[in-house]
Amino acid sequence: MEDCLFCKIVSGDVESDILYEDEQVIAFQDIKPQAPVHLLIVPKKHISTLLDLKEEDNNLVGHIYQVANKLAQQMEIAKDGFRVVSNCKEAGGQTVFHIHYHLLGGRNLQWPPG
Ligand code: D5M
Repeated sequence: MEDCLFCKIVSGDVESDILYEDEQVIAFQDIKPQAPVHLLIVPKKHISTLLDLKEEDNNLVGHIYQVANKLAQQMEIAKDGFRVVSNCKEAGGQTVFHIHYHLLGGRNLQWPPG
């Protein structure tokens, strides 16, 4: 997608601090961290919102959670606990319309979120 920020990060046209990459996903530091550890796990395939996920994406979504688990270990937040969250559309807090999963940890996260 031409005008998609995260597609540009995937292609390398926009710089980011990448911590993990494979054929299906990349993970990089969130530019506006909300916790000591705040990464974004992003599929390379452009999918605008969670509502656009198809059955064929089931493996991709499962893979994203496996990557989240690996990164949580790597970032040393697995022992205490962490959060994986994905916002959907404006009222859900989505600002970048290419699905992504926030991996947050390193402090006691509050619930419910604001
Ligand atoms: O989350 C979108 C997230 O994307 C938000 O936490 C800021 C982050 N962001 C925006 N631009 C960048 C760049 N260039 N690099 C890294 N992170 C970025 P949402 O759930 O859509 O509100």
